[in-house]
Amino acid sequence: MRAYFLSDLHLGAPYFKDNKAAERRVVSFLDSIKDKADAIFLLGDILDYWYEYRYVVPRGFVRFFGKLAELSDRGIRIVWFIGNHDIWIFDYLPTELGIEVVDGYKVEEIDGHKFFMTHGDGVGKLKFSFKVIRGLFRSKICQKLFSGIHPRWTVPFAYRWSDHSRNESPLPSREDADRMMANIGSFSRQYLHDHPDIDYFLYGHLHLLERFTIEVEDGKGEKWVKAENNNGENKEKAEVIVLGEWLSKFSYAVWDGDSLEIKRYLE
Ligand SMILES: [Mn+2]
Repeated sequence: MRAYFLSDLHLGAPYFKDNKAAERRVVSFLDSIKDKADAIFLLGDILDYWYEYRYVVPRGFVRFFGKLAELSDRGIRIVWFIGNHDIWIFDYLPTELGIEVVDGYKVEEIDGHKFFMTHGDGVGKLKFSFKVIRGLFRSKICQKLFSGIHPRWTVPFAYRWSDHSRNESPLPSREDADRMMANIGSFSRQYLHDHPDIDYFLYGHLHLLERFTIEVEDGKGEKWVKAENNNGENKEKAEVIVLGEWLSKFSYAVWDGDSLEIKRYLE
């Protein structure tokens, strides 16, 4: 099977000079894979801001949604992981686009290989301030209250928030990047220790494009070669892939039935 993985498109973000162009690029990418893809995994922060009300949804993204609908109607499986920007997908997008929404992580077996996937903002040690905000954003009560405020107030507020929280630079500082990479690495090693059958860990969120190998360890630095893969061989390693973003890298991973490759979509 052929599967595509991408994250952090941040469509609609205030720091795009030309939002229509950003949307067009994604649409043209999706169009270019429509005859090849069996599945597309969107690993979060696909939209920079989205809030579904019960009877009303925000404007925009028409071409993007249309293309997703077309691919989904063709029988391509589309899985959308909730990020820290597109938290508030409820039942409209899944129903309308036929997509599967995942909040948290998912382990998926593809051609006999195990893929662990998540956006990545909830992984490992989190800064206290980030944890508080994450809790508020995800609280059902806060969502109910927020839904009661007219979108005339909430949408401009959300855009200002996004602008401020990104500090006009969509890329993390060196220090933040190092901290987040260390987080992802130690979380993956720990998870691999408890679930040695995982072959690939895929993350978004960091806006970095990284790929590295981790070994199964017992937490004390000892190698731990207990797991067997489908061929009955001992398996000692897994790969971690951080998917980059679509602000300047336009990066994605593709599984071709046999191996995983990182590519960039440059028109
Ligand atoms: Mn994110």
